[in-house]
Amino acid sequence: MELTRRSFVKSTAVALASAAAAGTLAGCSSLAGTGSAAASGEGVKTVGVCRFCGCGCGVIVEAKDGKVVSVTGDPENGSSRGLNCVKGYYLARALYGEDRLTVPLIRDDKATKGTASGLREATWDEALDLVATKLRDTWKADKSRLAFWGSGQQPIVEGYCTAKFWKAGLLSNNIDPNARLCMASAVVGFMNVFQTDEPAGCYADIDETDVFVTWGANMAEAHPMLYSRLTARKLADSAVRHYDVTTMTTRTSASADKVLTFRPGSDIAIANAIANYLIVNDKYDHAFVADHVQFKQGTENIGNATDDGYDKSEIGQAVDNVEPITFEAFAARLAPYTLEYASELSGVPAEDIQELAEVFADKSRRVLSLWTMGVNQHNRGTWMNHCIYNIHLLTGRYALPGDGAFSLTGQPTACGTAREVGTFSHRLPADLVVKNPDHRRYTEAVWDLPNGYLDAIEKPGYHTVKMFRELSKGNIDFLWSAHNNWAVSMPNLTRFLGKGDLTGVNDAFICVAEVYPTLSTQYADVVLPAAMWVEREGAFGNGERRTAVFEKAVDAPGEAKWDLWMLMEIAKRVLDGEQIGGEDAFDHLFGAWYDAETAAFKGTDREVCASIWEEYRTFSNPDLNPDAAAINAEAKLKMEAKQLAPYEEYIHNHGLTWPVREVDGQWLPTLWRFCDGKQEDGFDQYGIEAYGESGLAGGVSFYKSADKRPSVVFRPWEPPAEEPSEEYPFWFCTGRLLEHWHTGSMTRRVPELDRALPEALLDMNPADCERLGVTDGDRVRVTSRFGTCDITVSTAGRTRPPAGMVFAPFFAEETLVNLVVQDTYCPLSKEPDFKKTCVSIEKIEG
Ligand SMILES: Nc1nc2c(c(=O)[nH]1)N[C@H]1C(S)=C(S)[C@@H](COP(=O)(O)OP(=O)(O)OC[C@H]3O[C@@H](n4cnc5c(=O)[nH]c(N)nc54)[C@H](O)[C@@H]3O)O[C@H]1N2
Ligand SMILES: Nc1nc2c(c(=O)[nH]1)N[C@H]1C(S)=C(S)[C@@H](COP(=O)(O)OP(=O)(O)OC[C@H]3O[C@@H](n4cnc5c(=O)[nH]c(N)nc54)[C@H](O)[C@@H]3O)O[C@H]1N2
Ligand code: SF4
Ligand SMILES: [Mo]
Repeated sequence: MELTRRSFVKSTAVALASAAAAGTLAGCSSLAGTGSAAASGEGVKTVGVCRFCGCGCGVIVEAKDGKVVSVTGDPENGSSRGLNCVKGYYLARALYGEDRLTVPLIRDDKATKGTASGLREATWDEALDLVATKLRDTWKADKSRLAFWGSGQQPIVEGYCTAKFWKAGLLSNNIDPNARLCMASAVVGFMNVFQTDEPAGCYADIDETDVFVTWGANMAEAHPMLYSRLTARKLADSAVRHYDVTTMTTRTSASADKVLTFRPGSDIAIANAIANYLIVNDKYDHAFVADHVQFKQGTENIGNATDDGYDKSEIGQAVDNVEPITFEAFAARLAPYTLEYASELSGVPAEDIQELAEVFADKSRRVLSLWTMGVNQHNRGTWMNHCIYNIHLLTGRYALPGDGAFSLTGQPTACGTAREVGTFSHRLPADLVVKNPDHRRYTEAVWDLPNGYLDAIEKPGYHTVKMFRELSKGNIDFLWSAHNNWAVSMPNLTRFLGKGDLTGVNDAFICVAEVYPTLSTQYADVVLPAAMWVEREGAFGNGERRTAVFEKAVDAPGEAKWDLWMLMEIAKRVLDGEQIGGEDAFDHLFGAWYDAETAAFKGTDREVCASIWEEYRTFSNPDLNPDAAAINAEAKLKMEAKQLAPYEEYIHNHGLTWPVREVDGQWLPTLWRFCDGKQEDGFDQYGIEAYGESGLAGGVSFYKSADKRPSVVFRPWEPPAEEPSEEYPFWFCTGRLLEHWHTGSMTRRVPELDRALPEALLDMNPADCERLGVTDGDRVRVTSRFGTCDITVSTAGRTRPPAGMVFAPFFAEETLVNLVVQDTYCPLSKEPDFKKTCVSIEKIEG
């Protein structure tokens, strides 16, 4: 049996690799090129996908003389159909900042941490030996003191191998991605409501709907391609409506027919009032509720995870004991949420809430809810996700074209890597979780590990906030980060960087893989220069479940290397002399595609990616796995719903949305999960079973087994973690603006983007400015009970906060807003609330 599994994985990998070598894969795509051709100066076009936001726009990359010379929209990409935003247009320039890291760097003197100097050039061998020695020493001494911080920007196979190394190689769950700061509340929401982490709809919903409701999503700045589709839909049909439910006026409000500006954190009261209105006025969908929904309620007063000690619970457990209730009991729990009560809490006029409730009641029109960080980065983020689903499930608006609830994804592969591959401290690939013994058995089968081997990682490791809190206390000895810039993006930086005491950061050995110098590299003991974007091949999974490949177009500059190569080289050193199942541990895990002796991959980037993909794919295609029988029916059903196609299909098709199922030799993507209809038209296969071959989109079938229904969960409004006081009278909201990507490390090196938005400003309401005696251009000090930063005031910025609220973006390292932002998080998802810190503002004289 052991042999069967092993040889199975190896033989598929080899078959794919040889197909690639024979040119079959490259031949699939009219545009497919190879990096070596580009490097030799012939000029080639490759197919790619933008490395910035979760829209996942397709791009065509043109390289000449070893350099990317142009990037244009890819009309054949089904997510974007040729559209790009300004960050997409300037993708090529993001590769060519003057200070690209091209040589490994080592810090000999800890006293230089936190400064731009103190790093010296080193050879790869010296840097890798040092990192591996520190990791191995920590691992042997105390596994709880090592950590990996990953990212929703880490391409799929890289994330897969990192998870495999950390979980199977090191038997450690101390690995978590920046997606914890981003999608965690959405994920726990999906799991609680649908028992599976998967967006039901797709971007075509935007082209189909009659009414948009944005619930704390600034799509104009943060999902520009989708916002273009939203405005196009509005322009195409004057009856289409947009309600912007937001805490401040943003560019997204420009297309809104009505803006509902609510007091921060009161969104749950508004959503509950809508649900209550629908029930009290008998305007919910009786048939849908009877056929598809179950009702629940959860633990209340779950506190705020501000301090340590609280978060000893495992993910989602202990603090959230949900129990079934009747519809009547659910209605009774909702009853206090009258329009008036919600209006009182939120400041939104009762008639506006009623108008929005009527929108959901009107079954002649389709309604699409969209949300992002306003909902997820919330001290009750998981609950607010529930409250939106509650409205949609009560009105039978879920998973139908144009009629659904769409949790938008921020990063290019937060879905594809962090979620699908499972680089979280509590997860395994393909929706599996470490605490479930069946899931561990299944993973052991795919990874060819002895039975029970993964029982050592039964307990989730440190989630992101916990990881950095432990770092601040000197409890982390080794930290490796890649594809993120934690010294700018983490909340409450003051906790570990800003108190003039770097004890924890100095105690730890920190390895940062980066493409540019950042604040994080200033705290690193070793900096590993990485190949960026199309300097190697990779794949991303975007917000509509679309997996898409970006081909290698050029070589990396200097000695910069593929992150995957760094991982192999470090893993090989750390696992030296270790064994798994009687075989050399490194070879056992990675030998199929990496030759430890020659320090080289066994094939081109394409072949390696295809081969790793093929192993990963066995997780979700149980029929490919001889050991499928080892898992229980529930897990199997879950996997089938996540099926993936062979690697070359993604290149050939410019991306495919999962589940991708083989029907008569064709690999068919799914646009609408759970929606009955023909698979060839993009609807879920279950529809075919329920309605026969002629079935058209009409109803939904959530699960094959009838007892598994989505949950409508009663969640009460509870106040934000802190509220304005005399000492800290303003709400401080943070977020993004169009031109810059997160911490600005890439986009600020693009002159055009930098000129368009050169400075992070504090957007303020003119009335507040007048009261404080400040005007545009004045410098102010923003202080919370966590920390402080200085920033320039503007009343003409992109956002228009109401009186009592201020907003700033976090792209500027010289204006480190995260020194101020709280690291309080949603107790269920452990996602911090970046939107509602309370601050004081005072003018800096001079
Ligand atoms: N240009 C650009 N685009 C990006 C990114 C980038 O860095 N730059 N990053 C990407 C990533 S990773 C992400 S996660 C997304 C984020 O995308 P968004 O979430 O759309 O953007 P933010 O600026 O983080 O959040 C601003 C929104 O938060 C809402 N908000 C504030 N407080 C509350 C509240 O209490 N409740 C509710 N319901 N809403 C509230 C505001 O109404 C506002 O609409 O953007 C992605 N796109
Ligand atoms: N105040 C505030 N803070 C926030 C948020 C907020 O709304 N407000 N939002 C949070 C959210 S939602 C998110 S997603 C996070 C994002 O936070 P981070 O992910 O930490 O920020 P990025 O700037 O995206 O960092 C990615 C880094 O990867 C580097 N890089 C690019 N390509 C490669 C590569 O191929 N290999 C390697 N090794 N490195 C590469 C880039 O240079 C960049 O510095 O920020 C969070 N922080
Ligand atoms: S940043 Fe987002 S919207 Fe802009 S091109 Fe890239 S994927 Fe598309
Ligand atoms: Mo994000």
